[in-house]
This record gives sequence, C-alpha cells and structure tokens, in this order.
Amino acid sequence: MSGERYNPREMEPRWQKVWDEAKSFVVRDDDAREKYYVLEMFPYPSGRIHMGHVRNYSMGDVVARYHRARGKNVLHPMGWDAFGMPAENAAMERKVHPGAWTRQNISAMRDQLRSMGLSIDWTREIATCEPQYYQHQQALFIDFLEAGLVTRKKSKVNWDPVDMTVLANEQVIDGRGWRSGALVEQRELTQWFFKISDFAEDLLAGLDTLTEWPEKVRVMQRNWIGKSEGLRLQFEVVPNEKADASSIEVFTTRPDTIFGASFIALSPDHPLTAQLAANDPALAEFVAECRRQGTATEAIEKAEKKGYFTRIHVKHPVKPDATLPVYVANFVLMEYGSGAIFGCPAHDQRDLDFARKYDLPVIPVVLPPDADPASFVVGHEAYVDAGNIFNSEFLDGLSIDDAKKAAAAHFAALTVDGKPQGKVEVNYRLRDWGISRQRYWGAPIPIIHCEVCGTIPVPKKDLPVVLPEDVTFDQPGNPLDRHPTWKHVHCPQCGGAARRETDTMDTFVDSSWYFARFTAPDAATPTIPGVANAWLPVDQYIGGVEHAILHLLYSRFFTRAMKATGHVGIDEPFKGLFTQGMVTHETYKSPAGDWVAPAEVIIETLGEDRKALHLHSGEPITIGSIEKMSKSKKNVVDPDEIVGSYGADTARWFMLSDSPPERDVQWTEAGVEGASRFQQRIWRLVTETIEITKQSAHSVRELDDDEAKALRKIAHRAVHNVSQDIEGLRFNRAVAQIYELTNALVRSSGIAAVAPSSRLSALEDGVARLIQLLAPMMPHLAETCWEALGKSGLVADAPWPEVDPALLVDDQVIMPVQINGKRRAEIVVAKGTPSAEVERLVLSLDEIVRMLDGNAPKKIVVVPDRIVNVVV
Ligand code: ANZ
Ligand code: ZN
Repeated sequence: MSGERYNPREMEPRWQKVWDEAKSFVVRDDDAREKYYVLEMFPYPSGRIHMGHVRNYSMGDVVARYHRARGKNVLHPMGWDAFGMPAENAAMERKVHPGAWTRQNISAMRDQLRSMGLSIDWTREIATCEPQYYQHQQALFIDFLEAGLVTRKKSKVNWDPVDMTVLANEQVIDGRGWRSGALVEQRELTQWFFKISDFAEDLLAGLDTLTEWPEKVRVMQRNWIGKSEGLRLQFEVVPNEKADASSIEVFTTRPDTIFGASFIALSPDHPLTAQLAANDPALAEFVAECRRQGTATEAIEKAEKKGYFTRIHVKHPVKPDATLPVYVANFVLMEYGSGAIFGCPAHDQRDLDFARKYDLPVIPVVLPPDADPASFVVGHEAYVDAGNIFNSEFLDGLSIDDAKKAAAAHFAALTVDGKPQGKVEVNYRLRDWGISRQRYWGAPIPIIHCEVCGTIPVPKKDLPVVLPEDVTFDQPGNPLDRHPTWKHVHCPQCGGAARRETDTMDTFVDSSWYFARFTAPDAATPTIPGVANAWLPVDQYIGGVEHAILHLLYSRFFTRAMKATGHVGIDEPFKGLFTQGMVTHETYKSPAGDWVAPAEVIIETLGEDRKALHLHSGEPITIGSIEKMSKSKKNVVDPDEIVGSYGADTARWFMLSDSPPERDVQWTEAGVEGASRFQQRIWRLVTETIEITKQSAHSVRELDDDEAKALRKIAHRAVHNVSQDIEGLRFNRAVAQIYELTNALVRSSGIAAVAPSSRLSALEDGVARLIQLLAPMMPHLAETCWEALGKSGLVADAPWPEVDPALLVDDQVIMPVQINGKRRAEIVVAKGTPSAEVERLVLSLDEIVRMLDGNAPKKIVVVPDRIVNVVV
C-alpha cells in the first residue's frame, strides 16, 4: 500500500455510500443525548452550487461533525428556498414550467451537495414550493390572521413595472427594482400585511439577548427598527384664507432645538398639502413631481432637497412675536411621525441644505464644548454633536438631554386647539411587512373574497390551496389572476359565488420558519410544539451577511408570531449567528476588453512576475483586480470541476484554511494545489506509520523516551486547540494547528523508523489523533486513513479524542538572558526553578563566561520563569 497515491475520486463516492447506508447522519428526536442544531442558510435552487455554497456548507459541516463527535445529537438538515422570480423568468424565456425548472435544479444541486460529503440528514429535506410545505405556511397565515397579526390595508406600494409586482422598500435599491433594475413607480393597492411593527419594541429588546451574534448585525437590526423617542408638538397656524387648519402637528426628536427653528415642512401627502394644492396648481405640480421620485426611503434620502412655500405661517411656539413659514418638502414622509416637521438648520444637515437653498435663517442653539458663544457660527455643516444649549432663554446652559426633558415639560403644560401642545411619543422606523405579490410562483394566500361575507380565510380542512399547473407565462402580470377557473370558488361561509385571493406570499415568508419545519418535516401541523421546543433555537446559524437585516428580522418576527399562536415556545430562532465572507477570484480580460473565465487562462510564473495567456488563442490576457466571484465578471470556478479534479476534501480544506471565515477568501489555483498536496502528505504519513508498525511487530515496546513524550504533548495540545478553534468558528486557525501537528508527526515518523521501540506508540497515537482532527474537514480522507490504520467503525462515529490535562501543562520555560540590557543567550529550565539555580546555570553559559572574562558580574537579577539580567 505504501507509495500508492490517495485517490479521492475513488474514495469519496465510496464513503458517501457507506455513510448513507449506515444512516450515519439521520437524527432521531428521542435520542437522550444533548441536542445541537446547526444550520446553514438554505440555497435558492438556481441550478448549480457556487463556491460561496461550498464555503458556507463546509463550515457548517465542520461544526456538525465536531459536535457529533463530542457526543451530541446533531440536527444538520438541508432544504430549498424554492419559490421566487427566477423560475418564472425561466418559464417566460424558455417555456418551461416553473415547477419543472425548480425541481430539476433541486435534483442537480442535491447531487452536487452530496458529492461534497456533507453530514446532512437528507430524510428531512424540504422544498418550500411543495404543497407539503406551503400548506402549513397557509395554516400559519390563518392562525396569525385570527390572532390579529395580519391586516389588509390600502397602501402606497413600490410597483416594479417590468416584473409587474409590488416590491418591499428593502427590495428597492436606488429607486430601482432589486431584480429587474426598472425604475420603481408608486401605486395604491390593497395588500396583506404582517404586523411586524407590533413587535418593534420586543424585536429591539431581544437583540440584547443575542450575545452570540456579530455586533455589526445587531447594530444593523437596531437601526432598521429605528426607535426614536420624541415629542408631538402643535404649532398654531396664523389665521389666513388658504387653510382651514388651526394647528399643525409635527414629530420631533430634538425639542431642545426649538429656539433654532426656522421653518415648518409638510409631507407632499399631508392632508393640509392636499387642501392647499386644490387651489394652487403650482403646488399640485410640485406634489406630482415628488410622487415621481418614489416612496422608497433610500430614494427620498438621496434626492435633492426641494420645497414649495405655501405662503402660510405658524406662530413660533417660544418666541411670542415671531412666525415660521410653512413649506411642503420632498423629504418629509407621510408614513412617519405626523408627516410634518419643524426645521432647525443649524443642527440638522437636511434642514441646513434646505435653509441655504431657500434662504432661511440658521440659528445655532447647541454650543460645542470649548466653542465661543459670541463667535460660533454654522457654515456648510450642521452641528449634530453634543454640547450645551444657548440662545434659548429658559433652556440655556442645559445639556441636550436635559433640554429635551425641560422642553417636553414646558410644552406638556400648554395647550393649543384644546390639545396639550407637546406629548411625548415613541416612534419606530420599522413598517408592517407587506407580503402580497402578484406572482404565480409563491405560496397562495389562503383567502376567499365574498361580496356578501367579505374576506374569509380558507377553512383549514380545505388546505392546501394548491397552485394550478396549467398556467401561461406569455403575458406580464399574474398568471393566477388570468387563469380561467382557478379563482372562481364558493364562499365557505354563505356558499355563494366568490373569488380566491390571487396574490401569493413574498418568498421571505417561506424562509421565515423553515428552521422550525426541519424539526418535524412530515408533521400534519406546521410544527409539533414539543419537538420544536426541544430542538430550537438553532444553536449555530451560518450564512451571508446580505441577510443580516430582512431574513433574520422576519424570522425573529415569525418565531414570536408562532409563539403567540402556539406553534413554538421560544422567542429567538437563532442562538448563534455567523456571517461568512465571500469567495473572490482574480479577474481576467482579453485584448478586446472581454471578461475571460479562469478556466480559459494559463498563468505563467517567472519569479515574482505572472503572465496570463489565453488557453486556446494564446492571446495575452490582462490580470485584473480580485473581486467577488460573479457571473458578470466571469471570475468563477465551478465546484463540480474542482471536486472532479481534486476531490471534495481538497475543496473543503482550502475553503476553510486560507482566511478567517468572516473575511473574504481568494480562490487560487496554487491554494487548491497546496491543499491537494497536503492530502497526499497525510496519506503518506499514514501509510508509513503502518509500515513501521508492521516492521516492528516483534520488537518490545519500551517506555516513551523524551522525543516520544514531546510528541504526545504536541498531539494533545493540538486536540485541545483545534477543539477550541472549531468551537470559536476559527477554522483557519484549526487548520494551522493541524498543519503543525502533521509536521511534528512527519518529523518523528522518520525517527520512529530508527528507534521504534520507545517511540512508535506515541507516533501511532498522534497519527490517530491527527486523523480525528481532520475528520470534520476532510471526512473522506479521514475515513480512508481510519480504515487503513485498522481502527474499528467509522471515524464519523468515533468519539472526539480525550485530552490528558497533564500533557497540556507547559513544564519548561525559556528564559532570555540579557547582558547590560542586550539579549545574549537563553536558557531552558523547568518551571519554578529557584533563582539561585538559574544564576548558577547562567554563569556556566559559554557566552557569559566569555563576556565576563574572569570577572565577577556586578549584579544578576532573576525574574523567575521570565528573564535574567546580568550587569557587568
Ligand atoms: C426638529 C429637529 C431638529 C430634528 C434637529 C432633528 C434635528 P428619527 O431620529 O429618525 O426619528 N422627522 C420627523 N418626522 C419626519 C418625517 N415624517 N419625515 C422626515 N423627517 C421627519 O428622526 C426624527 C427627526 O426627523 C425629527 O426631529 C424630525 O426633525 C425629522 F436639530 O425635529 B427633528
Ligand atoms: Zn359569503
């Protein structure tokens, strides 16, 4: 066997079959061992896996295999986020049914994932596009509706004119549809909403409990929820002919700046704006222009600040003789606060831009620390930081926080129009979640519209509401709506003619509870609460940071809503969250300026110089920057090809080894080759160890010599460190530890061959440990080695190696020896060696003897276990 190369192409499928037949990764609920649930974000079945998947699932698999070896009952499932637009686009472009396209992709990607040797319980596989899954989502919808967590309301929506569907605000990027790139329009539609805003405070408070989440994700969620505490403040309108309102209510978080107010601005959608526009065509035109700009928050924030002066005024609430002009402004949202603001240009950048444009006063009222009140002015930048209030009469000298309180108290005691002038209020940026989509390939919303009875939920016994198969995609719009029969039904309440809801659910709904479904994938109800509660929360969730806001927030909402409706007993779905970095690659361009795929490029290396040529034409290729792998730049490598030529273990190893998992990793040919060589090195070490064992079968084993003892220490330390690194998800460091152990073992295998009697057993033990440490990362190679070493059973089933704590203690220390402050030598001594002994050793060192030249040193200072200073 020695000398033969390890052949992953032969061994990998073999072990996959063995694991399958042994049902190694099938997990049971009634297992008494401690549970551990590890989950990677499930993939969209686009057709092929990419390197980002390889990285993501390799990490998850290390965690899963490690915890199994630690004796836990590990749930590690896989499924498909299978609804969504691309399937419908394929239907339109290629005349293939979305279901057929999706299922075919799932089958291809399942094969690819299986070829990676992932320790997944495939008996729990789910696809969100199957009625077996979405019928339970429909049941959840009905339960949420009955619990008051769903509403139907008319609302202005972002309409994607190309995809012909409603988009969530988050799906509008720079005023364009996230998928189509089309300019988004505003439309008013009746939509279904999940009342996520009911949970705003709870979702915010819950973030504090998620201590195993990256801080940056918690910050993003906190900002998204956007809690602000402020004041609703009434401004009395100066009597005029135009408006019949006698007061305007604004929402402000900065009542402390009230003495710096210089204008009022209304939203274009404010009722007073509408009233004024009725008699003011120029204003009406301004409002129309604002509407074209879009409702997406991002669009509003980026647009140039514009306003229209209504020619009405309000009384200044704290300067008796002053008034403030009232504008309509494009940056004031109707959906937030009261749809009106007061502007304080000195301390708000938006207000400042606006004031400069319309020549309004800029009155500073917050004085920066150390600034001189007589000379402080605001130029092009608003002052938004801390300071003390000035120019503000009864607020002068107070801190911002104290002034907020004082202003709130002041206005609470006054009245305008019979209402308190100021009322404290908490606002959230978080809006309700509109889930209606005018698409075919999604879960039908289980509702029936009856002219007599209204909107009636489909009775649960009639679930699932299944998508019809016979649909056409030859025109834009919703195929469900134009299907000849599907929507015509009888009302479940009165039996009269009625109409099915033809909207389907946002695909984010599908992914908001799949982690719970995995705990009972075949149950007749959405979950079996007892089972779900035993498995949940997910102990470690791993995925891309692009899902840091929406998917995670929706899942957190769903878990709360499922708790409210009795489906789970927990609040937070994911105890630990890890967001991995991306996979990058160099980019290549042909002389004509076209992107060239890495597979078509030959790199020639000459010293530091690298030259690229086209594989077929031999044309010179320009090597460009390193970018995230993407089809558009063609800088992708196909996992299938890598697995085909190097094997899955090599791909997995490289994905784990090269950078910290939260950072980007650059895919390089050299890196993969290094990983592949390492694989052969391990195999050589194993076969050589077996060889030595055979040859010394008859020699008597003696006690460990020093070399053997040192090797055992290295091996035990490696087990200890790799365990800690895997638990801390520092895979690259775990890999580095394994390299170190391998080097040590290779070194001593040479020595053991010469002196097997006192060293062989330490070598054998070290090699066995090495294989176990490798098993979560290179599982196929590890099984092959385990078998060759004559170990019983599968390494996948073997318990994680124990560490002897005695072998972890460092009982020797290296002490540097300095002469007159310069390091000249070092000594190795047992820990805790007394100073007198250390002195004796130092004075016998060759270097020291030479430098003292027969003289006695002036002084020797020994810092025990640390350092020795000799003064001459
Ligand atoms: C006066 C003021 C002075 C403000 C100042 C800020 C700074 P957050 O923290 O996000 O809640 N605002 C209120 N309603 C708004 C709306 N519907 N559309 C656009 N802006 C609105 O922001 C609250 C602040 O945003 C409020 O405090 C208000 O401006 C503005 F030096 O009031 B402020
Ligand atoms: Zn009816």
